[in-house]
Amino acid sequence: MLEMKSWKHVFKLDPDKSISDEALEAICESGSDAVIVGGTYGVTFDKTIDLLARIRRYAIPCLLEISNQEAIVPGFDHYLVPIVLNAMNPNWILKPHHIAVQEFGTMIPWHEISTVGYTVLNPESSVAQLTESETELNEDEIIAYARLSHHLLKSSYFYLEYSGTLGDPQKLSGVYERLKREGSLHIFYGGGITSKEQAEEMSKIADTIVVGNLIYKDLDTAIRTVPK
Ligand code: 1GP
Repeated sequence: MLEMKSWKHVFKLDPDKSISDEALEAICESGSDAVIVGGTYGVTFDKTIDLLARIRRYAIPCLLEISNQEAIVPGFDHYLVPIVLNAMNPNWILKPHHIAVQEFGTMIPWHEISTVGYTVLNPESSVAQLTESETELNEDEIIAYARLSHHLLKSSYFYLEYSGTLGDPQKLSGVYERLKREGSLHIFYGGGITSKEQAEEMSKIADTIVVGNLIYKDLDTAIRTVPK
């Protein structure tokens, strides 16, 4: 049983990006709580299963953030199903989910799946552009998406997605404090973490921080984002 709610730090590996065996070992042995496999473009079944097989040499929990139905690979410890709450293109809210459920029907192991409500907040990111997300949201608007996700969709996980850029810690600390006062919603933060200091700062506004791009740009610094 995965204790996702106790996780402080996870790495996100993109199947569409190449990583050496040495770098992958450093990530998997870093002391991070888990590895999430996911990306926006170019994620295929073959690339995903190849990366899973390589990560499986290590004991670290490995989750798949499902990006498209072609790339759903069995054998992960758990599956995260994103719902982009602020997508203005309705095809990116529940349409792909509907198609996948139609395709796989009764074969889906529902107990291995968690829905994650995403709020995409960097207008320059691939995911914002793909989903046509409305990214200019104030504190109240973000909180309303979190409440909607938690209470209407019954999701236990909420993801502040700044992919590629660092969010404003001041604004997000207001969001975090207000949401945590209300209860047990678990908050992920991901985007633009490029140093240990930034990792520490963003750890104050989320339960779990996610480090992605830095792995491919500066592996040593990425490893240093893992809390001791
Ligand atoms: C991306 O939130 C993750 O989905 C991590 O963002 O790649 O900018 O670290 P970065």
